[in-house]
Amino acid sequence: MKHASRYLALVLAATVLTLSACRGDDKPATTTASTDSGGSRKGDFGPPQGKPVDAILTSPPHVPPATGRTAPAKVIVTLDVIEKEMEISEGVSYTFWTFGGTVPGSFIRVRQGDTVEFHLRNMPESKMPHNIDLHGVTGPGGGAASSFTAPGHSSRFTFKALNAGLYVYHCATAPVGMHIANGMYGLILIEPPEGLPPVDKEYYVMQGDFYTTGKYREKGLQPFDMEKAIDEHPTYVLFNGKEGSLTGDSALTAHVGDNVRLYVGNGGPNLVSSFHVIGEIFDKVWYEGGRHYQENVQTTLIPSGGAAMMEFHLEVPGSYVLVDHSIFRAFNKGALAILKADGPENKSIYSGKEVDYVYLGNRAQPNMAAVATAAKSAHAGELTVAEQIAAGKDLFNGTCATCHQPNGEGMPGVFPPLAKSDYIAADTKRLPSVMLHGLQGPVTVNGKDYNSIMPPMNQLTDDEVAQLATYVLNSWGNPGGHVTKEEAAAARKAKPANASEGH
Ligand code: HEC
Ligand SMILES: [Cu+2]
Repeated sequence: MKHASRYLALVLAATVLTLSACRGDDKPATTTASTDSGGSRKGDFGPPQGKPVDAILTSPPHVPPATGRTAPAKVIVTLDVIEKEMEISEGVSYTFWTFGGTVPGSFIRVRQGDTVEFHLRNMPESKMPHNIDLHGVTGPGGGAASSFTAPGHSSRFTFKALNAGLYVYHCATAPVGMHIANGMYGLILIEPPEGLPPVDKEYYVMQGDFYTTGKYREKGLQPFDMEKAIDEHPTYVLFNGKEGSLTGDSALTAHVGDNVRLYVGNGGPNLVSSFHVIGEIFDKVWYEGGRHYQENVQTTLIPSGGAAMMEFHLEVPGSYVLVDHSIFRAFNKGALAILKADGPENKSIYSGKEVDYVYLGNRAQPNMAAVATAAKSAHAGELTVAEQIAAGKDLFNGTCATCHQPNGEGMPGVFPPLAKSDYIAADTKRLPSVMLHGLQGPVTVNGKDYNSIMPPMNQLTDDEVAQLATYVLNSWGNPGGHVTKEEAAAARKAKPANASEGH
């Protein structure tokens, strides 16, 4: 008893000590810098020394090497504005406006105290004027007014990087929201004078929300939808401008034992990101891209127009999934990326790897090529049943298999079988309606009774419904046939077919 109370007293004393140490400064116990950095007032290290340096710019997910400088330099940055059509999801294209030809734009890395001579060139093929506002600039507009650039022109302005940190840059030409929604943002890292501690891997990831007139994954060239953007109702929420930009063969890579540093920005234009890596804990997060870090963080908030740096050490191999933990965005709008770590297992830390199946379904690979092929054929008026079946098969695993199982057998007493289903055989044309409106109430399939709820899946496009239904009709001993996009559209408009009449 006496022993316990002495222990308690010790803990209390330690707490008081920690608390008093904290007073007067925001987070000194967990920072790299024991003293205040002095902000912009102490960020001027005098005139640039030596010859001017051309900045190395990198495309995402790559990060330029450390500057390695110990004195301020004059750094020349040349960034091209390129408007171009690119894939936003498999079989879906979008006219992006970019800094450097990628979304996000090229990564810029300089050192605090550097004088940056910025050249913005707007390609002659561009249709719009553009400019740049760098959050790392001290001065009204962050460079916007001095960088307004018409197509086929270039502009130049100079600033001194006074504050160290990770900063967003973006276009600020009216309508600003539209320029950002089209992909006009990126990151500039202003290293502290002492540089950042070396790590094994550095990656550049940036979230953005996108607004298309068509539904999520509706194929073809999709125009920007201003109304959805104003309503803050995105069709896609993406890392690095494309669904699957960092999955499958394009996944980020690392090895067990590596220290990984991520530079993560959020271009918005609207959403705040709850950035999380499934299966990891951030050992350190330089929250808000500033000078202080917090330790042992599960999810860090990255505001629109903000950034954060985070580090973690890899103990076990497998797939780590980067998501916006506002989780519908990850699984239904595309905000999902993968970091694949190879190396030896460590069963004392984790018993095994199963995340691919549990979390990803068919999303571990951007393997929806059959869906894109079917969409192309449909567009050309040449869609075959075989193409519909192939596309439906790809879609099935991510949509229906969790309940009805990959082999269509269902689960006894819980999910009815789709294999040899007499419910389907009785009326092959009601499949689209079941998918779009769901099903509830008593239903008998192959002599067994079910009384449960299948949720409506009206997030599916008409094409997807047609391919899925055709796949189911032609699989596992079902009667065959096919469903068209038009039939899917009609089913969407029609009333649901309830499992039990009069329900
Ligand atoms: C969340 C689980 C779940 C998912 C996902 C799901 N279903 Fe179902 N499904 C059910 C349940 C439960 C029933 C039975 C509903 C009842 O009792 O009224 C059902 C019934 C059906 C039926 C009628 C009965 C039968 O077995 O023939 C069909 C057809 C069907 N689902 C097709 C699909 C298709 C196609 C997909 C994918 C687009 C899908 N389901 C996705 C749970 C699901
Ligand atoms: Cu612009």
